[in-house]
Amino acid sequence: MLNTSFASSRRWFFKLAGAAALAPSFRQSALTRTDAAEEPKPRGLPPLKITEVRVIVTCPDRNYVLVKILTSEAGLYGVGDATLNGRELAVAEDLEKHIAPLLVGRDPEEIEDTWQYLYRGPYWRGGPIQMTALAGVDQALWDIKGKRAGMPVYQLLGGRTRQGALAYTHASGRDFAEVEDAARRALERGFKAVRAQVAIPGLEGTYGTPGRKSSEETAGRVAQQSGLPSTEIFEPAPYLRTVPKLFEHLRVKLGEEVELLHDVHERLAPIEAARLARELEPYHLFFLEDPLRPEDKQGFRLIREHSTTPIAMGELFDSLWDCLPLISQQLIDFIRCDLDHIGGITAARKIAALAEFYQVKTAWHGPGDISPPTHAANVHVDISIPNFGIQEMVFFPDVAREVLPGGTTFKDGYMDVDRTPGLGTDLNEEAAKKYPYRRSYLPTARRKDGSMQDW
Ligand code: GCO
Ligand code: MG
Repeated sequence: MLNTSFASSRRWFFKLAGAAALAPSFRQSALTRTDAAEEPKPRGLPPLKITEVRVIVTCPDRNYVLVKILTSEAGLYGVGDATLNGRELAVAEDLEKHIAPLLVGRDPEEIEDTWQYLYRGPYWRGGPIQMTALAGVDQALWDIKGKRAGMPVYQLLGGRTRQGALAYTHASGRDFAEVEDAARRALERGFKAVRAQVAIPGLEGTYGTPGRKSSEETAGRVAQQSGLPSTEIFEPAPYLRTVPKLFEHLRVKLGEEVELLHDVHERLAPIEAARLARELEPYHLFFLEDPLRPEDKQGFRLIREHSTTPIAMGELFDSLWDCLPLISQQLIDFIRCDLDHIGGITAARKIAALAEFYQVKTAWHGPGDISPPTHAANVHVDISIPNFGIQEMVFFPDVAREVLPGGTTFKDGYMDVDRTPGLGTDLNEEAAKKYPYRRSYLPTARRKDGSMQDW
């Protein structure tokens, strides 16, 4: 029903455009587009339609929102990740109530046109909720296209450019010795790159460091268990005093070879970030991650003017246009958007191509609060572009793998995907039902005087 009206209105538009007294070249392309829509598929593939869009919210350890797009070909479907940590239900509602009715009846092969339609169609475009929903749809459509072609998605993106994607993991601790131990364990596991975070003396809870109860608890999980956001305390002065000493310790104990990274988590003012980047120079970081708030593109210039520490930015970006000034003015060295929040593979390949021109490499966001289809999407892009930098990764618990089997592999410090057609991940809907959504929030942060601070 929806399809018929969408297709016929589109045909109507092209006929109208063709009839108008327009320049010959435009009239030509408008007419060609109508004809193309009616042409049979190449190699005898029958036309394909989206028949159903299912939105599944599940909590196998963490809350995940999944989009399953079914097609008119028996057994052919795609699965995408549309998880937005702390606002999961808003995305699920957007998908179910607003987006699914627009998709049913469309041709799932038209990925770019669907992307443009969902991005520009609503007039009130963008924002993390809509872009996450769009990313879920986009991933599912690439999954379908790969399955239909009998190829892994990286083949559709141009084929392999490398044997695997250099990965980094997290090492954290309550003091330098604990961080060092965690880093050593990572190295024993094969990692060549480690992101190090340490608790800051005098501050209660610090992003990326163990909770107070046990060294196994992460801040995110503490928040998830309580059902309401926790509040951490942050002060830049002790943080800025501690972090360079941590990296001095790690270089002395671990040597020069291991790649070290650190996540500022958008908590500093530009002049503070500039100081940190400069003081970290002797320890040769692979990069300093997300030093400033996503709004503050201008501030990156200040960091650049004071330091040669490589800078990465982007996990909070939800628009391709966020990336543009930082890349085109060479204010960063790594663009690290989240393929689940920036609009999926279709967005990522454009960002990567733009970055290639400016010698900026990719480092897509890869935390545990986005689900295996996004991690798989990351790696399909990583191994098919020329300017890949590094890939953040986590090991999913068994319960998450039961719901979302397949996905990425890890060996000797590198991630990969196998030759399974599509993204190579799947969704076990029966298993998902066993783990219902649990309300959860990310932690918040305040300064010691009680004023609000970026977490
Ligand atoms: C990272 C990120 C995460 C975020 C998390 C929020 O570098 O992996 O900073 O740890 O905090 O994705 O939902
Ligand atoms: Mg980060």
